[in-house]
Amino acid sequence: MKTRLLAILIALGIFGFAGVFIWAAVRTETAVQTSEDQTVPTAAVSETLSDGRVDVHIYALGNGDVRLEIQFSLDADAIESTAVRPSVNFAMTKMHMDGFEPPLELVGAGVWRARFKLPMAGRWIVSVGFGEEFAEVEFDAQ
Ligand SMILES: [Cu+2]
Repeated sequence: MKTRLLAILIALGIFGFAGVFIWAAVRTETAVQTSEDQTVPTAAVSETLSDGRVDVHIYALGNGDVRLEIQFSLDADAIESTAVRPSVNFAMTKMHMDGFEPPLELVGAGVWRARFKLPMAGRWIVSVGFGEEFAEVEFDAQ
């Protein structure tokens, strides 16, 4: 009886141990990978800059359509009172072709959005720059 209880405890321990790794893998996956659901970003990145933090969300909507959302949260002790407009560039990771700068729409304090069509499907990298600093993230556009 005692050995059986021990076996169950060991099994539970192994299960829990494996579960943590599976959970970590799934968690990482959802943070960077493609999703059909338009409410879940295809890719996202957060970067701490000297004046605040930038959050970038990319939604690959299929057929080359992309929605980009940028949120800049200014630090409370930042010297400047308004966030400067970011410079955004899309480039293909494996091709030497011209970069693409989508038109940004200011939708709130420090919040910008763009909705546009990329000229090609494939692996893209988006760079969101504030002055000298920037955040970068890669994603797959279908
Ligand atoms: Cu290309």
